[in-house]
Amino acid sequence: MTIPKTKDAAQGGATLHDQQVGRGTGGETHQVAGVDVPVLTTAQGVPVADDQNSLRAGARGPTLMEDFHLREKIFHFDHERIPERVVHARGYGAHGYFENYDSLADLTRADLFQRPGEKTPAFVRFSTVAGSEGSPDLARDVRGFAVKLYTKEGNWDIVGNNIPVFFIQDAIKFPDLIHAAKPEPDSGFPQAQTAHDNFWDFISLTPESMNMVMWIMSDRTIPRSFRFMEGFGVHTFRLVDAQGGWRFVKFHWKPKLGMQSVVWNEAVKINGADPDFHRRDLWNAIQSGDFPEWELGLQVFDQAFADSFDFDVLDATKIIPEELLPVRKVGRLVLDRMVDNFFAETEQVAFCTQNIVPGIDFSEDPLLQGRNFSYLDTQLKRLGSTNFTHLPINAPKCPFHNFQQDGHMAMHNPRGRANYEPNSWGGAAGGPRESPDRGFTTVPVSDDGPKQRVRSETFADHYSQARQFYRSQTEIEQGHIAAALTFELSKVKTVAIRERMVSHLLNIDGALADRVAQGLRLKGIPQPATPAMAPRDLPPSPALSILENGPDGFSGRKLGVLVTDGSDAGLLAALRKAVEDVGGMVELIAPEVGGITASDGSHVAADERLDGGPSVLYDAVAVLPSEDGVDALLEKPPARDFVADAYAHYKFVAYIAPARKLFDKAGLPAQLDDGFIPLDAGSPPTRFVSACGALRFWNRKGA
Ligand code: HDE
Repeated sequence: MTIPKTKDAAQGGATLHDQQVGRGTGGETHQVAGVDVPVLTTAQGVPVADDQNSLRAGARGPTLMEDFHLREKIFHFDHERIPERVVHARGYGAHGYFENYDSLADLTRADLFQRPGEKTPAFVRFSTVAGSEGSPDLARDVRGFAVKLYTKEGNWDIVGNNIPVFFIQDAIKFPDLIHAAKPEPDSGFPQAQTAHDNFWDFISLTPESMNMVMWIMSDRTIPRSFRFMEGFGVHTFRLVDAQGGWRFVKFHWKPKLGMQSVVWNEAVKINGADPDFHRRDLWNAIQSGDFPEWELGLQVFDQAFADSFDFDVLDATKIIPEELLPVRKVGRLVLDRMVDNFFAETEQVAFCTQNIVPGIDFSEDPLLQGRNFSYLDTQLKRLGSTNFTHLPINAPKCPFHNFQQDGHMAMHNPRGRANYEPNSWGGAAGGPRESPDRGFTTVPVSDDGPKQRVRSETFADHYSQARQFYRSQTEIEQGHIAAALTFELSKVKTVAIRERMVSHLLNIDGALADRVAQGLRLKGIPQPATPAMAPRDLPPSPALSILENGPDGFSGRKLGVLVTDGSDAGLLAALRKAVEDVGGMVELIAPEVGGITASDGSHVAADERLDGGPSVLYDAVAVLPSEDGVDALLEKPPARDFVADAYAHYKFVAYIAPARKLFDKAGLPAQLDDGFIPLDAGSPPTRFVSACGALRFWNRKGA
């Protein structure tokens, strides 16, 4: 192979990313196996002749220090890792845009909200909180929902979660909370789980966390997909208009596809079957053009409302129920493009709560105030330089000018003499100047008082909203909360901690406390914890239930179809069409991944082999073996699990007559319930697909 003369591989029509890493489409190419490919070079652009063998003294001799290619390659490899995020280490990001519905000029001067229909580029990173970067997606955990909006007046980050409240009221407790949640420091486990003594010890000693405890024990922490969960800014912020007038605001992201979660037994199995379940789901949806969407909702209120509300709007352990203050939908967020490179974008994106734009302002929420210190600091640790803002994923997409300079890896290096101001160099040579009109101004709220370490009395009610959350759930969801608490506390070895938790539950709901105490076989019911403020009964808020806010169809969901040789080709096609017509997806699972020969002799490719496509990966299943094919399934444990799990997880199951043999073998009841829908002349696939819109057949007895 002759190596032609090379020039910078980044020349030519390469993307920004290509330019960064030199994997460009430009530069010199040569023919390999009849195809033009770029010439491999060192980081210095020197063409490489041999990338298979290091430089040696003799064929079997020692490697030479002189081998600059080997040393550069291994040196770079050795430094590939950067510290993972101390929380939210495991995440997945995508690009998209925010589209504003109407002008909100009467509420805020924020540029992105001025013009109807205006699109603002966005990058979103979803994450779990406690687990390491390699932990499974379906850990029971809060999900991060961090949105970076590249507005024309700077980057605005709404660094939110999928739960609108938090564990603690004051940032000073955050390190304790996270230490308690992470693996215990002596044993180094459990990974990505709160089901251990340290976590529940801390929680049971922190009554302010009780509202959050209800949320994390609900199915909100085991979402079916990032696409089916809500997001929240959590804190109260301010909207500021052009005259300097302001109102409080809470931010909500509402998924267009409605909410949906998995059940716990399913979550445990999904983690084994596909630890990347959530990221794969987002990747597949976006790559197939099924772009997920959320609407941005605002709860806007003034000081008078804040003063009349029973809780302190600066307390991040509280919500404002939607029934009390409706959520106004003001725009939509669409994710339509995956990253080119996971590290460059998803890993290196640096969200900071203090990234704010004119027209938005902070509130005095002590948790938010603490976060504003934390995020800048953590980016320096993680990304290694104050110049992390120069990375393409973090840089504003609007013009930016200032006198910051130098530092590690500086990439935006201003020209000219002026690197300070005031200066007398005049005009453009003097560089940028501040703008009192356009610049960010802080709302001049006044708050003074003695310097003291104190928690306001208005933060003292720890149980009323926890009770409200629990009582706003459907019976099914209440059962899940009780089961989750029983599960988690069963993993706690110290009986006193279990009892302490039940003593808090008694202040939330007596029946819930009883259920958990019985589930734990506690010897007697403990005394209720002494509340700082007596809990009150608040009206239930249906907006808090997932099941009350599910989708109205199967759109965006996935059907898994178990097939064998001889499966009915016509039926398969009709079923696929019925699902795709409502915006759903279909995957075929066959005994072998090579696929099957269908009834009409056609070859049908499979998406998954039986043991790689368990039913937990699907929202509903169809079991369509042929008479001849079903017998081979009976002896296969994954086939029996496929139907037994679908049954246990309340799934809708479409079937044809031969499938009954498999149901019997898997121990399903002889009398099938209405969640099992036969596919025959009297019951076309469309009937099954419309039933699937309910997502689960919760009436199943004994599942
Ligand atoms: Fe964070 N949080 N947090 N947090 N947080 C981080 O910043 C912190 C809190 C949230 O996808 C860190 O870049 C403190 C609430 C998300 O990159 C760190 C406190 C909410 C993400 C940090 C909180 C969040 C983070 C770690 C208490 C919901 C992931 C890596 C005062 C509103 C962003 C990083 C991404 C990440 C600190 C509490 C959401 C260390 C001190 C409340 C979604 O700076």
